[in-house]
Amino acid sequence: MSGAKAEDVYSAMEESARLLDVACSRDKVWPVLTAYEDALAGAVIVFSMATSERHAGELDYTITVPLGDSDPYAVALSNGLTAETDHPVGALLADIRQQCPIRGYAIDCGVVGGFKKTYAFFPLDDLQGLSKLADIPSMPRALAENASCFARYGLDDKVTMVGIDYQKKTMNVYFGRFPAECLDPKTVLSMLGEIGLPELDEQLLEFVQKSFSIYITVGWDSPKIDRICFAVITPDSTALPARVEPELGHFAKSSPYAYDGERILVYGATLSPDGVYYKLGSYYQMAPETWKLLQTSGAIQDRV
Ligand code: GPP
Ligand code: MG
Repeated sequence: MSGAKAEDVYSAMEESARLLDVACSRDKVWPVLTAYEDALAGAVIVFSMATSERHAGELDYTITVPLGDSDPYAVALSNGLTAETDHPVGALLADIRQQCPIRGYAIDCGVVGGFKKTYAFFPLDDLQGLSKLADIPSMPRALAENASCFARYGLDDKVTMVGIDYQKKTMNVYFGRFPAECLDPKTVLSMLGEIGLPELDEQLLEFVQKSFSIYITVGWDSPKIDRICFAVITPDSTALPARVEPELGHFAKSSPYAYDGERILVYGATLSPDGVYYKLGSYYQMAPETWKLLQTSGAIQDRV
């Protein structure tokens, strides 16, 4: 089912925030819902949380935005949701648009933190290559520094999407539709060793085997990979290993959603130099036409 209006999305968001004890205020959220109001009815909408102290007290929401006259960063600027900046992060989306085919966009905001990110997603039959992205002028150098490493692990030409974080001044590169060999425990461990991120224990290594997406985060201040996340899409509210599940379980079982069948969940295990933390995104709305553009996993193909 699709077709939510701002009022429906806001009510669902309030309900979702309540599960996390996060205060949701109309003052914070309404300007965003108004700015992207035309996108809501046909959007895929996701509510997300993350574990760890740094991420407590926030509910993030992602709304897809179709191609249009202005990109979603321009919309954020013109609506005063984010301030103009001279930092290269502010030029990145426009630069990517010039060099790469884009099928659609999304925005990411926090109920508390406001406008945070834009996403651009690429055609599923024309996934983009790391070396091409690395050549874009405003791209963090870290991408060029690490491109050959990811190519060796079978992830070149497998970029499905990028995410640009205007608050943290970082960007995410999402790999998908990769061969199953990319998830071999040996391959994963060797890749983590090479990029200098902590190893996984056996339980997590098993979880990671089911990933439909792997994404890295880089910034402009370091040539290193800041963090890497392995994401699993499933309707199973107990998909994460039992010892971490309780923190996420309530959200997984109770977050609101507006479509038939089981709730669609995306779990993420993120490895950073400070250790591992977990994320959970729960799909609130699944507009079928938009979902088709995003679908990088066969796991829930029956939904469209
Ligand atoms: C997760 O990034 C990605 C999404 C919520 C995008 C889903 C995309 C759609 C277009 C529906 P993240 O929030 O895990 O990354 P970060 O570490 O930057 O928070
Ligand atoms: Mg996030």
